[in-house]
Amino acid sequence: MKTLIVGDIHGCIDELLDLVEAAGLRAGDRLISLGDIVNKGPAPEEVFDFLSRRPNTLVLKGNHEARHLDLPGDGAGAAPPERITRAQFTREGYGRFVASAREFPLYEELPEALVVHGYFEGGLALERQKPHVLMGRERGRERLVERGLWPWHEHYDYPKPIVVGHRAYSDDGKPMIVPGRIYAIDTKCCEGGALTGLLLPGFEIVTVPARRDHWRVIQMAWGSFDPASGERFALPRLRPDTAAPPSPAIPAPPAAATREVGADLPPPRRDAVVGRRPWWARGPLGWAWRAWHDQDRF
Ligand SMILES: [Mn+2]
Repeated sequence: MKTLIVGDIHGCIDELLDLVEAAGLRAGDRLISLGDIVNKGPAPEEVFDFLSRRPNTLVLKGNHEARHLDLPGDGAGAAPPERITRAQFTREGYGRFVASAREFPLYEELPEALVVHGYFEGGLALERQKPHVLMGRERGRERLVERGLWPWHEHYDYPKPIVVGHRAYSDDGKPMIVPGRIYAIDTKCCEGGALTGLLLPGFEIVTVPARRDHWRVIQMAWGSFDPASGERFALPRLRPDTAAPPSPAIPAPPAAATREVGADLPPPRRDAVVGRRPWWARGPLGWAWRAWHDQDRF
């Protein structure tokens, strides 16, 4: 029997199914999600349904689950990721998700490795770890910084390798691996990176590319959605992007004419080159967005 540990899914159902296929996972094999199955991605209910119906499947509690559990029943005061997630779910589906997320465990200990969503506090027994440290909440990070234990993985001392998600530790889009010790496999799928899994017992990395920068597309589309409409907030599925046929080759213009032809072209569309920050996050309101974005966001 194999075990596939999968990083932060954040509603990316297509990539989750791609990864399960790429890993060659069979029904009898085990699937463990590191948590953060919702927020910032296109299809949280589909991800939740898949994980809750699949046998031999476990979901750990991440900080994004905790953010939903912190909200009052009517969702008052929710930040954009939670508001959008609530609008993506059916009412019944959201109720099932919240009830279920309350029971998600904070860690799983396998024969080969310890598995948690966020961080581990060195010098402290497993049973005495703080939930907000294990879930990777901002308070947990502050605690580790105050105790001189940041970055936490340099102080990790549990006598087994640890598998975590929650944030990308490496700039190259790849997981951060210290062989035999640290397997940090969040590679920012919902922001256009990749969904990464770790197959046990062999500690093999399996990875599939994100279909797009989902979170950026969702934030831009959200501006034209009326949350009071009673409809679910859903974007058209555009699959399969990654398998799109190559666009036909454009013949090069004759060399001598290039400059004149170019001079007649309209200037490049500005919206084709905007960065990842949505239009509504720029300008004065952008500061409010950033204030939210800078805390507890991974
Ligand atoms: Mn997280």
